[in-house]
Amino acid sequence: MNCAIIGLPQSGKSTLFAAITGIEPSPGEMAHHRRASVAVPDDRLPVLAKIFRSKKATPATLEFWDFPGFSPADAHGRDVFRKHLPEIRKADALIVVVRAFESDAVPAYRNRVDPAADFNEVWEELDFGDLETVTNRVEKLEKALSKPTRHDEEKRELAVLKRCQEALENERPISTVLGDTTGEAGLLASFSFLTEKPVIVVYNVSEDQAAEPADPPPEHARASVKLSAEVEAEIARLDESDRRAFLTDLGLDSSARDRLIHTSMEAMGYITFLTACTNEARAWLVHKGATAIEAADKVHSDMARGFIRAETIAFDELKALGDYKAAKAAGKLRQEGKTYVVQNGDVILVKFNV
Ligand SMILES: Nc1nc2c(ncn2[C@@H]2O[C@H](COP(=O)(O)OP(=O)(O)O)[C@@H](O)[C@H]2O)c(=O)[nH]1
Ligand SMILES: [Mg+2]
Repeated sequence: MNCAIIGLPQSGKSTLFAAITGIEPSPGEMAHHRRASVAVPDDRLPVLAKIFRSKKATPATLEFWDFPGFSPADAHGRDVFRKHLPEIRKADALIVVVRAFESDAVPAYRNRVDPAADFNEVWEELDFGDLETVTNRVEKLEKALSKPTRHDEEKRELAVLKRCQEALENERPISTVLGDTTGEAGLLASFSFLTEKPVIVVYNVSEDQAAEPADPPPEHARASVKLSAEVEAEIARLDESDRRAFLTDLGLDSSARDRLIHTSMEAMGYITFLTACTNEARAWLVHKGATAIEAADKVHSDMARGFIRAETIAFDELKALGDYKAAKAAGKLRQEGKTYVVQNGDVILVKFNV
């Protein structure tokens, strides 16, 4: 699960990356992108570890990637974007940082602070990136189809790609084109189109606006978060004990960093399930709609192979009972089969036999 942080130059991407990962930007290193794994904050985990007297608690993780800014305004900027496209395509979600803060010290892209226009400009580049891929492929397929052999597969692909092409030319994302019942998505999966990915917009505002609610996401974005990257980076540098006072001073009730991590997770369609024993309490991410056997496979392929059943209880219910044995005695543990659809916060014990 990877989120690529992208956007125009000087929008605050690297500052946000520092806030999320604790890794500070160092000058001159940004010719390449940087990656770091971070724990998904989860209040349930310490409670679960206490109930099971687990030796350790292991959170789920997401990876964040920081890319150099690209300026669509000039040829060099477009080259930078193009160079990083293959990597950006590997991400599961795109976090687009747009500048909404005023600062005399940091020159603004195109000399104006206009978050909506900046987002559109980035989105147009994504659209254009996909259009280029689609157009190249369409040309190849048309050439292949002009030769006298059977091409059922190619014909199907071409038909779908033509629809993608038309959508992109009208600035509609590929995610609006694909029907999910026809296998079309599978046909195009290898392209990793940018406009199929969930987009999260981060409005990087000044400190004094950080407490205001976020505007609704613009068209083409699934979610939006308003924060001050600089404030968040500052919070990340503080000791736990100083954090609370700092947040109160700013009128914030929690760090936006954690909210962004959760928002990204949700935008990608992930939920959390939990496992616990005396050795380890652990949080895992699965796709919404995942079944018990898919969850078992996340933990260990043996568990999926030898799956018997999933002993399941909602975290809140277990917390209220306070004890696993008590939950069992009270008949609160559900015995779920392979096709059970996992719910967010399920505590699952997989019974298996290999
Ligand atoms: N005033 C203010 N400055 C910021 C904020 N976020 C980033 N900056 C400054 O903007 C400049 C560019 O930030 P950086 O994170 O390197 O931008 P990037 O090019 O998008 O990676 C740096 O000087 C930051 O200190 C913010 O929220 N408020
Ligand atoms: Mg940067």
